[in-house]
Amino acid sequence: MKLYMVPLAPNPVKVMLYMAEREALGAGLPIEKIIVNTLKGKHKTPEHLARNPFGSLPVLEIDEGQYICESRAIIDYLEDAFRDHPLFSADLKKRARQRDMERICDVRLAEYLGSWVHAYKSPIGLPPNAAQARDLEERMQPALNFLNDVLADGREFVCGDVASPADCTLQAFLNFMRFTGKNLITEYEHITRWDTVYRARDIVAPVITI
Ligand SMILES: N[C@@H](CCC(=O)N[C@@H](CS)C(=O)NCC(=O)O)C(=O)O
Repeated sequence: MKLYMVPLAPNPVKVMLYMAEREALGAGLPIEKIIVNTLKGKHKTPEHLARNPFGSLPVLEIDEGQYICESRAIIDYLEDAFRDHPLFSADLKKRARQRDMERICDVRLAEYLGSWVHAYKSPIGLPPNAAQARDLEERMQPALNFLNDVLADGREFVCGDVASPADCTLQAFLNFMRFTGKNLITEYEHITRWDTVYRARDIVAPVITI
């Protein structure tokens, strides 16, 4: 199995954090990581477009010529394909909560935050767009308020006392934000505490780059 990825890009980092969390629990994930250099446009070459017609990363090759192109679908596949030490809970209600929180982090925060990075200070050199950046900052407020309230009880992870894919999604995008040099979470003390504690873990440092 091969994971086509690029360091720093948040969707690949999300999957790599997920893999690091699984491996820390004791799961064996025999997956070769292959960097596709997006700065050199390698994700738009015929070779990569044959893997993923949208030319994005990450991509998981699960069999020769068979690919999964969506980060969350990759995580779900890895949960199903390697059953030992899963990251989602075996408990139905806890698992539902973990899935819900991961979607909230992704759809209500990460989508806006990813676009914000490109509008504010794009790592691939897109022109800054201050009006768009401000609009996206507004759109992120409900999710940031919500997550700050959830984390206010001092929990170590988004869904309680164990890591789940929600942590991977949230950290991948906050890590991407740091590339810009602007910190959008300074006023959110509980997200900031979660972020500091999560990033300090030994298994996280090798994955995140900033
Ligand atoms: N919905 C996709 C989004 C993938 C995505 O947009 N990846 C970015 C990197 S984080 C990318 O490859 N961007 C380059 C492009 O789409 O041209 C997922 O969750 O995997």
